Amino acid sequence: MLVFGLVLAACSNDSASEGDGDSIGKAVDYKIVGIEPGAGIMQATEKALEEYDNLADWNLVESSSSAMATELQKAIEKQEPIIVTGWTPHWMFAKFDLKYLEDPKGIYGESESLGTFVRKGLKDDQPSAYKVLDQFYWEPEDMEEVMVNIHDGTEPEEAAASWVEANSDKVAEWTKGAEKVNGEKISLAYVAWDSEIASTNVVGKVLEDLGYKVELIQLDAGPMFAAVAEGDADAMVSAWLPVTHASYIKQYGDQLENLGENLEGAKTGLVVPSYVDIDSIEELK
Ligand code: PBE
Repeated sequence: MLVFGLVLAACSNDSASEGDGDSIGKAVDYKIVGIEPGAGIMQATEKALEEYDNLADWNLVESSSSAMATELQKAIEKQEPIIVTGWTPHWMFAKFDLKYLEDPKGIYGESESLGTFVRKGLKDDQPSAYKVLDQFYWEPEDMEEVMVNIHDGTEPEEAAASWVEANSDKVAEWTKGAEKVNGEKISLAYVAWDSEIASTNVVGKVLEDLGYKVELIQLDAGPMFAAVAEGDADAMVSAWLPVTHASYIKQYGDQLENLGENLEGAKTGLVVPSYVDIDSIEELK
């Protein structure tokens, strides 16, 4: 009887440790795979590691959006645990079975919206482009469609052009009342986040079809806001609010003209493959 009891105890102890933070921490070497250091999701994750109890052992590893996605794909191929900084819309939710870790402290906020900001004076200088940027609005599924196409190997400009061609009704709403121009220059600043590669290429294509000579300027997050604030770029469609880019808006908001939301229902957070046995950030401790 005594031996039987011990075996039972050992068994239940074993299975209990499988799902707890100790084993997930060990299994991923206490690493969260991050993206570019300037991303709002990196600031939010540092904050999460401070504000949730007992996460001092964890490290957020700087990387890039594409390297993060590669790490995720490799882990999934081997069915190994991994934790990444993730967001929606993103092609990875279409390609892999993933889940967000619950965030009971609300560090990543609830739903995010994406916003369009332009330099002051654009309305007078380039009224047609201003009108299109002001009227640009689409749904998460639209953005995801372009992202999936790019992920599957289509060049961003081509993926944007096919979406524009297939969605002439939506595009007509954006260009309503905008007159054609004759080779005027317009520049759009963006960061090489998969979502923003998609949106910026689509808006760029629409402006090009209107007659603009469009330049897409790839920058880090801070320099993107600074470029539009200082008039070095004309516009950006890549502001994530109210949480993700709050610090940049605090710094540059006064120098920018806010043209409002261009997409609603976005989200950021810590993301794991569905087979990972935890559901909440609290379980990382
Ligand atoms: N993202 C994608 C960005 C905004 C767009 C969520 C990675 C960020 O965290 O700043």
